[in-house]
Amino acid sequence: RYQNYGWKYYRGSFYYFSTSKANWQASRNYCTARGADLVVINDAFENNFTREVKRIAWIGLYRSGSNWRWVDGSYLSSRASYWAPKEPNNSGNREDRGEIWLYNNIENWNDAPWADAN
Ligand code: 2F8
Ligand code: CA
Repeated sequence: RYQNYGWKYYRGSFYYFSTSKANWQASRNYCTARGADLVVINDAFENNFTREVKRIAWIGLYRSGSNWRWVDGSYLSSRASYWAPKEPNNSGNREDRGEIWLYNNIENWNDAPWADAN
């Protein structure tokens, strides 16, 4: 159904590209049940690699109040970020999770509601 799915190896880590749609928390549970977690994106190379999913997909970013954090506990403010232009915009005042959005070459993240099935 999708062009890219399954486990892929890249620069020392394995990444799972899923074909199913689920909300952010269910997606994270799917990962942790397999000893993994939603992806934490460290740099532009890794960010570009995630684009191979070629569709909207959850990443391990969540908003806690006004702070964006990765699932490893780190604060995005101290890390590289690749939001699409004008994102995160908290559209409808209900967007609190990060997704790969494929807006353009590198700046490709959007904030979206956690309950969306991505
Ligand atoms: O135009 C940007 C805007 O597009 C959508 O809202 C209209 C997205 N909504 C969802 O993904 C649910 C917004 O997050 C995005 O900012
Ligand atoms: Ca948004």
